[in-house]
Amino acid sequence: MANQIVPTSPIEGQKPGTSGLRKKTAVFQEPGYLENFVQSLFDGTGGAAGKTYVVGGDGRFFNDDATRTIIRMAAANGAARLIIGQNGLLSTPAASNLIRKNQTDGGIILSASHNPGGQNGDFGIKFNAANGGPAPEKITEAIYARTQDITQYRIAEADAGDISTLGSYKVGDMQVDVIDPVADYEDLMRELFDFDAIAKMFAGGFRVCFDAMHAVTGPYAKRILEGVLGAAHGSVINAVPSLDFGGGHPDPNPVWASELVALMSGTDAPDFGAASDGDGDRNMVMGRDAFVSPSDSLALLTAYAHLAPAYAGRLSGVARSMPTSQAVDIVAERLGIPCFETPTGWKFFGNLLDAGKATLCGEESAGTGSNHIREKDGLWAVLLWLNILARDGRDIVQLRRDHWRSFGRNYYSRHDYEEIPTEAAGALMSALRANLTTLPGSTVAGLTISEVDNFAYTDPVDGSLTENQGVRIRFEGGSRVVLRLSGTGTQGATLRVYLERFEAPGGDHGQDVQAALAPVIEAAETIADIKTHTGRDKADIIT
Ligand code: VG1
Ligand code: CO
Repeated sequence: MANQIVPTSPIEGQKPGTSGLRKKTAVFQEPGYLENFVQSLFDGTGGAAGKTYVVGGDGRFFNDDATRTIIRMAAANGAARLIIGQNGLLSTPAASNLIRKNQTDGGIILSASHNPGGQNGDFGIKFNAANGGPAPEKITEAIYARTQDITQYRIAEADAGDISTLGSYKVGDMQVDVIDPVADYEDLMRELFDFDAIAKMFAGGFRVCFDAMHAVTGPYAKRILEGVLGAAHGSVINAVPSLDFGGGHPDPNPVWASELVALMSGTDAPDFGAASDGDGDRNMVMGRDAFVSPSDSLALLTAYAHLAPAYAGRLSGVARSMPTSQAVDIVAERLGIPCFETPTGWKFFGNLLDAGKATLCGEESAGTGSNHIREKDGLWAVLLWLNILARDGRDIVQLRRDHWRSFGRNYYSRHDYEEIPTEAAGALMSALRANLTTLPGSTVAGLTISEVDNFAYTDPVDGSLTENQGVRIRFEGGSRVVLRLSGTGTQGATLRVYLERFEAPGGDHGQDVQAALAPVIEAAETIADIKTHTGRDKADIIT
């Protein structure tokens, strides 16, 4: 097989963010852009020679072309074997499972997750390490460093072969195994959950609606919910992955999953609703006319996980990202298990999971997962919920009400200010950081500030320090505001403002979330001087 060695030069800005490298699709299509990054990925991780990788993506525009390029580059770099989802499709959790199950050297996942897809949308590429989890920062830093001094890339002249047919073939000396993207994942789910109980619940008339948002979870949810568990035909909607996610924004929250929200508040609403994001690692769950906040979902799953066979014993611990509400902390305390607080992004949970320190992990952005893989997992969360509901008997709204009665309620919301000028966002954060020591003691919107800090995390397993992960403002009485800049956007900066207020057991618990948070919202806007810095009166997206 002839290999081409193509001279190239560094391309600016190939720095992975919260979850991989994300850019406009057109940028990824520029000559050498993908090639430079993939070669840097190989070089920055000790070379591809003799290695095995899992490759797949969420099916968005350019997924197919990128998969073919990666096949030819892996072959030219001496990789031994690639395991590829049929048609280049794999959900992120399914890829994580395959990496672990086959003991591969890692996986290359083609996705910009919740970012819109298509020719005018975004594309992305993530590298997951041999444990199945997103590469930790020391690896992404090494890859980024390589992008800055790359001089050539290697690519096979041979064709990438047929990835639409199950089976194996060779590109030069490298073996390519094209596999069913769902089968191994389905096997794993069967091991974890009480499928009989869920099937019985469906057979008894329990109705579910799963919105795959035209993204990668469609085939997974169809096969498992409708095929294996017997949910009514049509329970999975928007189930066929499309190149641009049907023109939508595959982010499972009440704003973007409005079709599901409308269905769940209609007169004939199903008992349970769920949605998943572009690459299938995040989830939203709903009862009739009731959105369950991801932070509450994590707390409830922690409280009831023992109803699923895989988690019947004691949980070793839980972990949440720093901006996620503290609802799960209260559950962990009552269960007598540790609760870890990490920076945003799943890569920070990997060490805790590997070391057996945490069993469940979650983020306010609708990512929940467990030690079954090293990624967040949308359909897993939905199945755990269904398992709990099948075994407990109460409906999800009742279960949540009882939970609040017992543990109290953490009112929670996230306000996003999108596409603001990068300098303005930077100035807002710098001004906040400059006031860390002067703010405590002052009263804003009737709330007295008790503590302010710039969150830094020391990994309890490897001791690595990650600084500058968002400003935390605590108020007397337990309310909290967190401000940080997004690391997944591709245009300008996105300011995320996370708002939380605790209402103790015995309280009303039935207030409207934004109304309950009104003083906290006012305090956040005033303290960070959001209007002056951004010119915006209100957030673009409120979830
Ligand atoms: C966002 C979420 C974060 C999540 C990340 C990747 O990051 O806030 O919780 O882990 O997306 O999720 P940021 O930096 O934009 O806040 V996924 O499913 O889009 O890969
Ligand atoms: Co995702």
